[in-house]
Amino acid sequence: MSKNNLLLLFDRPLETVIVPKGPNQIAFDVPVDLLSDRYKPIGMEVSNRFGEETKTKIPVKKISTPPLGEILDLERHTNFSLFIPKHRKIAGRLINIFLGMRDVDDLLAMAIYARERVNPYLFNYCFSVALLHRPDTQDLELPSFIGSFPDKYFDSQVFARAREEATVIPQERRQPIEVPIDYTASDLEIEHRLAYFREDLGINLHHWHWHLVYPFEGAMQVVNKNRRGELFYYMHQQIIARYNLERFCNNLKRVTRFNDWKEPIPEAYFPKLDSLVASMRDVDDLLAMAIYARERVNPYLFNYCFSVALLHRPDTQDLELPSFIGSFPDKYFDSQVFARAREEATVIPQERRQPIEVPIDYTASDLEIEHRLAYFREDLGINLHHWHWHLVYPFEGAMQVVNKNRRGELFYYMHQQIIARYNLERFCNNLKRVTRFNDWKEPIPEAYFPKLDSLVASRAWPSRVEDQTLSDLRREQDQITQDLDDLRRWRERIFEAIHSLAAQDANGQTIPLTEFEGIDVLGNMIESSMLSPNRNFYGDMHNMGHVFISYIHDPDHRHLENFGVMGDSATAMRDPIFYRWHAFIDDVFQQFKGSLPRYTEAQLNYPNITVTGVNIQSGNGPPNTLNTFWQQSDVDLSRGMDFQPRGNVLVRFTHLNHEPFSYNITINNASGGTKRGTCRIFLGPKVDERGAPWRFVDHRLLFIELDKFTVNLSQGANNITRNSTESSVTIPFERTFRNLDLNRPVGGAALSQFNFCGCGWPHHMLIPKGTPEGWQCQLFVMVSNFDDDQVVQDTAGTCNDAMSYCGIKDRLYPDKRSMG
Ligand SMILES: [Cu+2]
Repeated sequence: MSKNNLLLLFDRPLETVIVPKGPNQIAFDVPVDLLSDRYKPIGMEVSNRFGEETKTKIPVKKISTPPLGEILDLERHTNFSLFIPKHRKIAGRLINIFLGMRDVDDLLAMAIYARERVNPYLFNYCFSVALLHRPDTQDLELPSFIGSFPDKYFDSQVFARAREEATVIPQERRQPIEVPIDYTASDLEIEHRLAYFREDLGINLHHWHWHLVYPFEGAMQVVNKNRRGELFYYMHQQIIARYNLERFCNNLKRVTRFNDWKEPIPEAYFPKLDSLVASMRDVDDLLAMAIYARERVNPYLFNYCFSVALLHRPDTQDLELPSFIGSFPDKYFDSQVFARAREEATVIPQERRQPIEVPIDYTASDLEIEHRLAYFREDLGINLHHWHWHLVYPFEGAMQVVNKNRRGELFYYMHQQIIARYNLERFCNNLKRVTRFNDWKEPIPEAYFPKLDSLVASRAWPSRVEDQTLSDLRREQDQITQDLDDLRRWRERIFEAIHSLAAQDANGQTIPLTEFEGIDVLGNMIESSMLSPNRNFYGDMHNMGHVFISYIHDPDHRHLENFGVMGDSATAMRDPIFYRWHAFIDDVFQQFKGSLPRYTEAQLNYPNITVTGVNIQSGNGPPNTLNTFWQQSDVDLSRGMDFQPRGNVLVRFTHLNHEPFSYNITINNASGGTKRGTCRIFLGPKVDERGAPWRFVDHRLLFIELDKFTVNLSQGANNITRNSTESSVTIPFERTFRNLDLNRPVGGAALSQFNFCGCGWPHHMLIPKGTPEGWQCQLFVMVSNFDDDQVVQDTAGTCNDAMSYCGIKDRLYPDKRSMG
């Protein structure tokens, strides 16, 4: 065997060697024992799949392999650092294994065995050191590190463009992808003057290479080179001297020592590199990822606008939109999922694919107390519901699209319920109610690291570290120049309207905030939507709050960074700060609600109608007990990606669920005739954080709606049974996640029934988590007079099964009473 074949192992670091490598399409014929467990049973199949492409096959020797032990402790999809002692130690072990192989054939077999198993960065480093230092391979010319790991040298956006060039544009028409010299920051950042030096490819390659030639761990003859310590000093001294010369050329003083380790570090750095190994983008010919370049428009913008239009045009509103998750899985799944998905979809035959498991705890650990709520905040269904709600109720657009019945009130109510539900989940996790974010000077203690990658922007979503503080925004490119003082002014003016029960419109006319319609005016004012009585005066408080928070890491765009998850309704609910911001917004609404006159008895009472008994039955269990559990479900990812070849790639994720149950309600009708009523069911916590009973004024804010339905009451006792799955709040699990291409009716009534609006609380999240020992809660059931509730309209054929939080599409809200 030519020892040059060893160099093929640097090609496509994550892909098995059974798949052909290099320009000559050389594949290795690998003894089964050397393959990883995943490929052992399917190695033959995979190599047959690529049989046609393979030009040459190189037989690999059967050897007995040493145990890799702790070398495997470093996971495959993670980064590798020579500065971490443990990484250094295992690198030393692997280098020694490679150095110890008797000849080139044994080395190849061993290297393949390791390559199929160990972290690709670690493998690359150790294999390079070994080749450089073995007498029988040191004449080999190592491929440039850039070729194996371009992700460490190029802006992540380069890869998206490279992929487009490589898959769409014929070879001879391709153009080089230009990397702008200034992509990591702008002149607002004085240290950016040196970017051309610090980000120079050659300098960084030199530094990597130096440490390859002079490793600090490994066999003695490899580490113990002549005057190694002195050279360590001198090479780095020269880097600093050169850096200082460059600084002088840029009118900057010498670099300052970092020797006070208590001081904050003023220099920020946003590398804009993506780890190809840790995330979904792969190195090779970049056939990896879905890039929806709809010609010119930003694809997210395109998707949003096109969806709003389809939902609201009379001639398309019966079309069923594909689940958003299918189009932009990157907003819902950990970026590591994509690397694995690509491997499944490109290498493994369809029938042998396995679902990719998403761990439930990938964004943080138990050291972070707020992480206890991650299962709620990062639930796919909840985030899909929120995206959909804002799609159905956009705040800007044509009048007939925005101006829906009671949209301002529904904005208040739907978000109020999110906060109530979040608080119940917090109680179930021994946490107190979420704290309002209303002091905008204070640092935000909650950090959030989304671990999502934007497939379109080819950038990681920015993170927020602990204790960051809001600042005025000066982002000319986004046309956002806004002061925190504006936010404060709007808040004052909104409170003035609330306390005087009157708003001013743009013409100076007074709009009274009445008992029933006032909340709708306020909702549009606070959000704000274009229905706001006076956007100039009352501003854009809730929306701008999202914007201020989402740009907290780069308020003046000096580092050219994009917005964080709070800037997108598809991802905002993942971040703990969403709930703190909305707790503040809700509190403003409650200030208004608190100023309204009490309900009279006549408003609430339904004379001669009495609820005489209520109980809940879950399966065959004891009465009045709800059972929750963790469940794993699979979602097909393939829709949102253009893998080659196509096929199903399942992602398996863990979510909360509950056993189906039924309410048994006894209602006595003593009116002497038949009556109709609206049965309303809510659930709240039994006691507060102190274990004390609630005052009603506080308790009412913590009731979550479970169901609402009409009942026909004949004389005497009526026994009503209602199933949890019929809830007016939720849409079924299958609807949130179903594959739209399967079992779809061809037309007519069946099709319109199949069609739906994706807005609706996900059914699997209807009931709070509870606790292992049981969590006490309180059910509230009332029956109101249908004559006072009724809205006369035709609701047939429209999506009306999740109307509590979403209304009915293009109809009046089907309950005349105030929401909540
Ligand atoms: Cu929202």
